[in-house]
Amino acid sequence: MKNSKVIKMRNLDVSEVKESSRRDFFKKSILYSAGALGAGSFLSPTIASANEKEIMQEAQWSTKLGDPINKNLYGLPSAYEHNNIRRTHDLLSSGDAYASISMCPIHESEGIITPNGLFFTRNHGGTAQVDPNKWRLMIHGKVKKPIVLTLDKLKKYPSETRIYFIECPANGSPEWRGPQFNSLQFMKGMMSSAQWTGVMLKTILKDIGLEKDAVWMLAEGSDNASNPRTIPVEKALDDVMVVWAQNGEALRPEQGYPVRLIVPGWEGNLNTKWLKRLEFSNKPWHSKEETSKYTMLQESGKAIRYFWVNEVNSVITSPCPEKPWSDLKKGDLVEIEGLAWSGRGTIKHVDISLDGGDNWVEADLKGLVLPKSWTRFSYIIKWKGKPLLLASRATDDMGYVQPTIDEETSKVGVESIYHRNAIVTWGITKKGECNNVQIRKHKKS
Ligand SMILES: Nc1nc2c(c(=O)[nH]1)N[C@H]1C(S)=C(S)[C@@H](COP(=O)(O)O)O[C@H]1N2
Ligand SMILES: [Mo]
Repeated sequence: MKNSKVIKMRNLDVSEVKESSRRDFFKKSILYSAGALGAGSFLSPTIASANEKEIMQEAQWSTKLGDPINKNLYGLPSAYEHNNIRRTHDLLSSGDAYASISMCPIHESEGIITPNGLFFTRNHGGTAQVDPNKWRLMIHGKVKKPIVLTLDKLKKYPSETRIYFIECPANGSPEWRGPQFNSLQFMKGMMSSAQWTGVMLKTILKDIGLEKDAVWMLAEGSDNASNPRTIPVEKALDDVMVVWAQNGEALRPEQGYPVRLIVPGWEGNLNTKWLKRLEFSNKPWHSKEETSKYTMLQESGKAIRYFWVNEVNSVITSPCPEKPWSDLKKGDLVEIEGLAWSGRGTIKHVDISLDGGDNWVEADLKGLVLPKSWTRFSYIIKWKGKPLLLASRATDDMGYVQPTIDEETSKVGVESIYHRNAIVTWGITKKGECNNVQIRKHKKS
């Protein structure tokens, strides 16, 4: 993309980072000296000691039959999991429950997939309830053979299944001027991740033929808000998907049932739900939508015209304000866990700091490491009963590194509400409580 040079400037120079991580290696041996983990347990001895009598007693649920097999023909989570829900907040809605947002409980999230009932939801005109038999998708404009597809026809194309996150570019928006929410869910929950099944848009376009001079695609939904968005043809022909399934079942109404667009790694708003129409054009749409969206105002007063990608980002999910460390004794081992993601590619590595960014050590990436997907990282420390300033810093395979808050605001100021990817710092007290703090100055190591 033409602007890649300008965009790249928002982040650290890669050579600088490689240098510092080499130096970190030696610091690492001082701070977390080799074998420092040594003996130690993830469970304090008092907690781990067995109470045979209690465990051998008959539990209340073992004294009678359980529920009949046909009680929940569509399963529900355990009633004890009632706190694991999406949450909404007046500060984050556009004024009502129809143009609004519900945040994903990412503090409860395990692995790299969000269960369908917990996927964050951003609507501009309510959740449309679409009859799949009446649903149609029109593909027209600069194509050789304009078509109208039914759901059955769409599903005749060979399907693809891929894991991608969706992130609203306003994720973290209230944090620009200072910490706002002492909550991971409200801070970073405008994103979720799923395994999507559908057809690659390029497969359909190959079938119906795209005119040579087609350069833009307009995607429109059939909901009350319609969410018209324009996308360059290069992206449409790259990895954009037209999907009908999410984590092995039909899309949920909130996620655009029966069909939505997936635009991997790019701003959430481009992922048009309840998809109705794709129109190709040889020139940009000079509508309000096209000119007012996707711009990034910089401190200089100049805006970057097109800024679609969700840049490399990460956050520690355990501990977090909702999940502080409890029952820790000095010498206990404890796992720091989190999520990293980049709309440009694959997470290459994640560094962890225990001291607000003075020193960094490399975390482990665990499980699947996929492009434009959530990636889990983990780092184990020995609890010393001393306050910490915990931070994570991700790097992707395109060489982009998360900026510090100062680096980010020096480029784009604090008036922005979009594309925040600055390093997040949790303040851990000596009791293990976790608070959202913002470290303004990360010293260079
Ligand atoms: N038709 C339609 N598509 C839409 C929207 C909408 O209001 N209507 N909201 C957009 C926005 S702003 C975002 S961030 C994503 C959110 O997707 P989700 O609700 O599945 O999380 O959907 C996008 N697609
Ligand atoms: Mo959004």
